[in-house]
Order: sequence, then structure tokens, then C-alpha cells
Amino acid sequence: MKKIIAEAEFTAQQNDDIAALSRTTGLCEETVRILYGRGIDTEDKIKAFIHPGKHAFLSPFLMSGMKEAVDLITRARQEEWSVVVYGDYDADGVCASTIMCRALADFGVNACVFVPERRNGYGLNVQSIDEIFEEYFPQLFITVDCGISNAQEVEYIKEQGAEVIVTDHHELPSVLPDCICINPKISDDYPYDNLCGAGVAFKVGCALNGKSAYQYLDFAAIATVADSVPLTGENRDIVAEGLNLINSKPRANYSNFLKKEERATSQSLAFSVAPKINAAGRMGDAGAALTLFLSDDDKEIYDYSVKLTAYNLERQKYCDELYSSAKQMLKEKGANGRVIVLCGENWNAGFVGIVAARLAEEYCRPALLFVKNGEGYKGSARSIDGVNIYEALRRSLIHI
Ligand SMILES: [Mn+2]
Repeated sequence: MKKIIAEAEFTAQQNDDIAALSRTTGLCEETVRILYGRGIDTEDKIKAFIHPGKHAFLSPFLMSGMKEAVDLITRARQEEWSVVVYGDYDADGVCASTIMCRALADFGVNACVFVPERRNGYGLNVQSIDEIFEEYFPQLFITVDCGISNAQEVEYIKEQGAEVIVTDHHELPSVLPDCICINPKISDDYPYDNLCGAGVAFKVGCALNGKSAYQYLDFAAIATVADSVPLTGENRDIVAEGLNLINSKPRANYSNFLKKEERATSQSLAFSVAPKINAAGRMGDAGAALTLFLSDDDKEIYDYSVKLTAYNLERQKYCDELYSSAKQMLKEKGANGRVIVLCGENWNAGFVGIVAARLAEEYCRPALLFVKNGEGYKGSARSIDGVNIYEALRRSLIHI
């Protein structure tokens, strides 16, 4: 289904503005009209949109907590603390872990990196924390792409005697963890809220190492595209610079996924690189994606690229099977009113989200897919424009 975006209608005054902007920017009126309709309605905004790049990067120190984080990491370096980075199993989490680990190493701190597997759930959890303490005795715990909703788990880490820095980009809960928190959504002087987890890790890298952190813009660009955050503002600058890097000095860690001799674009990152990284997590081996991105060994990089490509093929096969099974079930029992609600005994919880999205788009209505999980059910919901599925479920508007 193609999304149809209605053409904006403008007042006489706005049409005058558009004509004037077309003259000052040298762009044709049709282009300015499209930009204007999307809120890019001044000469400066148009210039920034058309010419994204590192000149527009914001100071990382505008983000609250950044200075305190740099001070604490400096202390960890001086006192040779054991440091652990804790990430997430999706492409954003793996890229964020990669950037944080490499930037810390450049700063002189050798950290151990841990990404949970999907079965452990998203974010910090007590079991993983226990395992990490048993193995590494961390004195400093740094989260990337998660942690902002884990006030309790952060307390648990502090009780074991480690300091904590949370870096995240997710929505803020009512109670923030009681530690240094870096998140662009915290109301502070940082003007751009839409960074992904790896974007935040990149900003920490810049705060630690200045421009030398720009060498990780490729990973930040992959994550920004993979996490589907809007390609506006600083995200646009990150992706533009990341693509320059990927097209001039591609790293072996992801270049096996790109088509040879073709200029990489945000589409190639979205369709050729990100699915392979995400597939590792979905197949229960996010650690493989992390190994691939952290490795500097050609043989290992080759082997893991092959492994991730195979995971992705397997993932596609599972999704196709689940999709056919869901379609068959839908044919037999029909939709639940205006909503698709299905449950499969043998479906894999890692793939129902992808299939729910496909059904929601195909039938243009919300889709909820469940799998049996012990006594209860576990599911994923995908909605369409104009239906807030979270609200609908919360107010019991959907009967399952
Ligand atoms: Mn993320």
C-alpha cells in the first residue's frame, strides 16, 4: 500500500512566502512548496535540510549529564576501574554498544560489552546484572540504548557498589534512575530530541574524544536509519556524514552486506545492512552482530558476515511461514471486527511483530498477533495512522 499524502493548501500569504523563498534559495517553487508543507519554512531551515553535514553538529555538552559523565569516565581511567557497557539486541543497540566501546578505548578505557539476548527481554534485568557482576566485577556500568526506564535495576547495580551512567533515547518514565542520565528527551538545552541510541552514544564519544569520534559516524548512520527515527535535524547530519564515510572508506565490518560499486544510500543501510544485524537478535544470537562490529580481524569479520546473512535468510523463511499461517487463520475465522487478532500456538514471539506490521499495512487496520507463553499469551501489535493502539487497549476498546 502506498501512503497518499494530501497536497497542502496554502494561503495567499504563504504562497507569497514560498515564491520569495524560491527566489532566495534558488530552488524551484515545487520543491519549496513540499518543504514548506513539512515545516521547513525559512531560508535557514531549507539550507540546513539541503546541505546536511558535520558543520551543523550540536555541542554534546548541551545535553544534561554529559559533563558529569565525562568527569566520571575520566576518573575511571585514572583509577583503572573495570567498566561494562550494557546495550540492546537490535541494530541500534548493537551500533550504540560498538560506538561506546570503541570511543572508550580511544579515550583509554577498555570496557567489556554486554548485549542481552531477546529472550532476556529489553533493558536491564537482575539476572543479567548478576551474571555481569560475577564475571567482570564492574565499578562503572554504562548503558546504551536502554536504562532510562530501569530506576529499580539501577538501584540494584548501585547496591553492588558500581557507579552507573545511563545513556538512552527512549521516552522518559515518571521516575528517572538516580544516577547520571543522558537522554536528549530530558528537558535541557539540547535542541534536538530525536537521536537514536547510537546517536546518543556518538555524542558521548564526541564529548570524550572530540572530532576523532567522527570515525564512528558510519555506525551511527546505520543505527539512525535502522531505528526509523526521523531524518531531520541532527539525524540528517549524522546520516549524510556517515554515508560519506561508508562511500569513501567502508569498513569491512558491514561492507560485505553492501552491493559492490554502488553508492550506498539510506535505503541500502535500511534494506541491506540493518536487517542482517537485526536478524542476529531475532535468531537469539545478538552477540554475533556485536562480535562482527567490534572485530578487527578479517577472517572473523568474513565468518560473521556469512553467519548473519544466513540468519537473515532463516529469519525471512520463518516470517514467510508465519505470515502464510496467519493469513490462513484469518481466512478461516475472519477479523475481530475492525481489528485483526490472531493467536498461533507454535509461532515464534521474535517474528510476530514483523508479520503484524505486514498484515496491518495489507489490510489497513490494526493487527495484534499472540503466541502462547506459559499460562498467558505474549503478543505484538501494529497499528495504522490515526489509531492509537496503546490507548485502545488501555481503555479496553478492543475485545480479545
Ligand atoms: Mn533504540
